[in-house]
Amino acid sequence: MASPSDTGVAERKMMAVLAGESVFPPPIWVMRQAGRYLPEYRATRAEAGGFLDLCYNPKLATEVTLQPIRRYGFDAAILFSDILVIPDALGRKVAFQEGEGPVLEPLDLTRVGELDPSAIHERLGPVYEAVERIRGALPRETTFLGFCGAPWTVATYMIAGRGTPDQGPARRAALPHPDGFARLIDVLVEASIAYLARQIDHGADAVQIFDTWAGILDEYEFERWVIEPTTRIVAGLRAIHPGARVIGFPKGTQALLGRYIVETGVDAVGIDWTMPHGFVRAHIQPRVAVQGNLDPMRVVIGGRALDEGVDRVLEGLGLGRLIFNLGHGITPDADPANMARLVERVRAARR
Ligand code: 1CP
Repeated sequence: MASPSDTGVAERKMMAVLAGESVFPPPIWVMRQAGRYLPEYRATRAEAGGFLDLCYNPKLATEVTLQPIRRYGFDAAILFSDILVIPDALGRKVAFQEGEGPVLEPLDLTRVGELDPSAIHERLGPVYEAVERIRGALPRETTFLGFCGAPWTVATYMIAGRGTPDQGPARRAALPHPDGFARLIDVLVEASIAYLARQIDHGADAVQIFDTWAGILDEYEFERWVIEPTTRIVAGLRAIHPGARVIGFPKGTQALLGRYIVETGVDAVGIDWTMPHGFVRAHIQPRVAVQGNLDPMRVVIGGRALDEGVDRVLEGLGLGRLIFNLGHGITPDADPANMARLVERVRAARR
């Protein structure tokens, strides 16, 4: 078997942080780093046709994954795909309309029995092929992240059929029908474990679980629909791949983050820009690595607003285990030159 130094794993800064080390300057990557703010992304996207055609085209998905690595030399690449390929692979109709975001056929809880999590791999074959191509093309020192959506967040889109400001449709389904909702969550847990395990089989170094809508739930619903399913995914994945490194991103959870990190067993947690650095230093960094948490608006504005934001994250969190990132995805109105300035400033930092 290849040793870590043969495979380059020993040189992957972000893997060192996931294993418990503090590294300074910290490794850096950016959520949605392959996206519409980049002209080369828009060109490849136009060539692919629809958004899902891009996700299921191994050659073009590889190309867009690599674009931000070539431009900025980030420490990690993230597979180009979307959290909604899982509903698609479960046989739900998923479409991405230009400028409107995703549109799905809304799911009635009485139909959950028709979803078969063991049948997803055929549809997802091109994604696994992309994973293999990407690992082969990346520099040795670059960490490669796979990902999936967390069951709660994916369920919100499956039930509503679209993005909503408050996930009202899913909350309206879950509160009166917890057993039916739990069956949907079970399907998504099983599909997510199988999907993430295959991504690791094909070359992903670590995985991230995106729970964009975790922060909308009260403590009790959070326990049932966020902590419990995420714990099962982490344990299920490690039963297949012992030691698999997992980053959780339960956006907007504030004080409940303490329970999330202790109970789920993740190695790192993504934090949005509303999280106070003092709280994170005291309660989160002693237990797991943190990833974040620059306000994406600072990358849109640039200049002093950007520099100040970067310095504050480095001062506030840089002494502990940190993976520098934004607190959520980069937005399409960001100037690519500001991204270059951000990377340069992080890399030039000294303690
Ligand atoms: O026109 C386009 O190119 C579509 C924009 C776009 C992109 C670039 C969508 C539609 N998805 C993606 C890629 C994507 N999505 C990645 C790629 C890797 C990266 O570079 O980071 C990832 C990790 C995601 C994950 C994703 N999709 C999430 C979780 C993270 C987050 O940003 O909150 C969610 C909620 C989605 C659903 C989705 N897909 C696309 C949109 C616009 C949305 C949000 C819809 C809404 O809530 O209204």
